[in-house]
Amino acid sequence: MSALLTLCVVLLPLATPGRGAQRREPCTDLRPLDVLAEVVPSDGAAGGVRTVQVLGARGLQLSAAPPHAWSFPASRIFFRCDLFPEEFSIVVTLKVPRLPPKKNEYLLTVVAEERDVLLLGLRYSSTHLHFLFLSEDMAGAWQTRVSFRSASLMDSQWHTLVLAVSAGSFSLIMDCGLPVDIMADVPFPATLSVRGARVFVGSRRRTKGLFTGLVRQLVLLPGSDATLRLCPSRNAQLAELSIPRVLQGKPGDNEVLKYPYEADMKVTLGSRPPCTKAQDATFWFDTARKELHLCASSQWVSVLAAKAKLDYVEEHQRLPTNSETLGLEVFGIPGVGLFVAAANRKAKSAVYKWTDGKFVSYQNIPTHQAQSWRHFTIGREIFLAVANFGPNEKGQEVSVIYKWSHRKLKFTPYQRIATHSARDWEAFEVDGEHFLAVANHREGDNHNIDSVIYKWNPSTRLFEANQTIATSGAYDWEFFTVGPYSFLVVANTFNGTSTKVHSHLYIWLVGSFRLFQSFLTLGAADWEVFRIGDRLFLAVANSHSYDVGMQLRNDSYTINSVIYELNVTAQAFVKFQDIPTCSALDWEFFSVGEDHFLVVANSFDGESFSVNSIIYRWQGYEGFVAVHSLPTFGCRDWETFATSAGSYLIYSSAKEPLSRVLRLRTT
Ligand SMILES: [Ca+2]
Ligand SMILES: [Ca+2]
Ligand SMILES: [Ca+2]
Repeated sequence: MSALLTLCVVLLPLATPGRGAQRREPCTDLRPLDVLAEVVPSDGAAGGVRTVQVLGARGLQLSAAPPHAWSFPASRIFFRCDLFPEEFSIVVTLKVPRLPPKKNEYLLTVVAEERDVLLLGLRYSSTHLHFLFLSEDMAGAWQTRVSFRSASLMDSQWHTLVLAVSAGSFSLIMDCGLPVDIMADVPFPATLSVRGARVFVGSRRRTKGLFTGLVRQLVLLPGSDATLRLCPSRNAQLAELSIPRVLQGKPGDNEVLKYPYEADMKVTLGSRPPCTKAQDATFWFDTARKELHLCASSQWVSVLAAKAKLDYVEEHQRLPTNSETLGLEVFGIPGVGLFVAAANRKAKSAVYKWTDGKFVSYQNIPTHQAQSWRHFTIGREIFLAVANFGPNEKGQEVSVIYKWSHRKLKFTPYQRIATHSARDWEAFEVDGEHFLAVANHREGDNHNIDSVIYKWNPSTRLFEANQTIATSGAYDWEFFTVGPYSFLVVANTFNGTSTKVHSHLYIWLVGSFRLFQSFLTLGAADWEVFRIGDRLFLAVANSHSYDVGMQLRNDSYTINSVIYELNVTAQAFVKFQDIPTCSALDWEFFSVGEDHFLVVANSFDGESFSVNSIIYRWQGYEGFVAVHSLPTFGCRDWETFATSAGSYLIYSSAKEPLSRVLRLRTT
């Protein structure tokens, strides 16, 4: 005890900072601070970011927006204290226009907002690059300007500049070349306060002096000289320390899925001009033939061909199936691989395994008008349940749960459950217990029957009926949680006289599901739940509008499907968006990078099964906006999956024995 006390007494003085050291804690992180990324909204699309690709690299054009759009409080990067680092470097990659004499444009400024005083700035003119900073002492404050000759900046090429500052030494390096060093009488201040200041990119807070070129990189590296990290570089004009996400990616890649993109529209007229790396992404209009060409990878390609390349998705695999496929379920088995189970209309369904980048038939399983498969796990055990719509050879209506045999590497029958024209299984867990819910569609002609929720009994190791819920032509169950609450929503299709019926959402309360909210739906075939940020949405696929005695017409199928959003205050889902669909049977939500998409399975327009299915992109305030049409035939189900090689969509057809795997083209 006393030894410990002594130790504490000895350690105590050591823990107090030595007065003589005077070493300041840095106010920022000592890593490259991507100033440009700070001003680019993470959702580039919504922020109206203007991205321009020129000479094979992308840059931002800032002059389209007012100066304040490209600024942020200095406290965002100087979060520990208010002092600008004494030693630092600034890295800029830019392409500047030729400026008239005497005109100046600002690349970066730090402005004390209240006093409207420039604390630090970087600007350039037709001949010089100027670094400005505020010096203060007892006598007052004055601005110091350090100027580098920079005529070669104006040659319409990309350049990467590193300005390294350390006390009285200012050094400028262009494209990893020889440094130009200036020793100034006035050193950079050791204590430049940025309290209440704002960082402006491409301006000095006003429209005057707005940067009109393209900027690709703007990084502050506190504490050190960035040339040590950047140079030498294979591509010195575009040497990278940190680039905002919106500007990343290989030029030429399709990135329609990512951000709005424009090529610098430079069109050469006349006979064939050269097409080398320098002309990349420029156009040539062949005046004789009236054809537009794009220079890509040192080759002129006709713009029609270039357009085809700009597809969101490309066909990756045509997957012939045993018969028409009603449902698809993609799942992985740890250590074994990736699989898709196809619910086929005729006597057998198939499980395919992803092998060498394609789905290959793996196992056939006898089914009876199978509608869908559901994969789930209980502990280490892996199951696959099929919803059989038709009766078996003995006339019994039975759906089957299969279990993966780790020994045989196949699915084997595990439990049979009596169902009534089963459409769908949903598997979920509440409070550590496992459940399966079946959507019983009809019994004979009666659509108003019970659907059943089964609970896993760990001692018998079987599912047992736990709760019945009255449904009307049930088609789909979807489970989700919100915080501690568990929800189950059913898609009711038809009550015997009309498809205009309520589909119900249930909440789990003390041991069973109770009605929470009802939605008026039109032949609802699918519910899809998804999250964007902290918002929760439910989308219903409305298949058709029909009342007994009414003639089915074309406009019975071209109806709205609806997206609802959870309003936490109202504790209810409220309508968010109507989307016109053609006998929609499925919604599938997926994300690519930071973008979110919904794809709908449009199956029938009243006349034909050849209907386009549509991909919608989340555009925030505007909701979901159609961005791509995919020709489909009797489209029934969409699923998404990803492998190390990329992201894919797969869809099945209820009208032909062919499913298709599509690859998402991303940067
Ligand atoms: Ca479902
Ligand atoms: Ca769905
Ligand atoms: Ca689906």
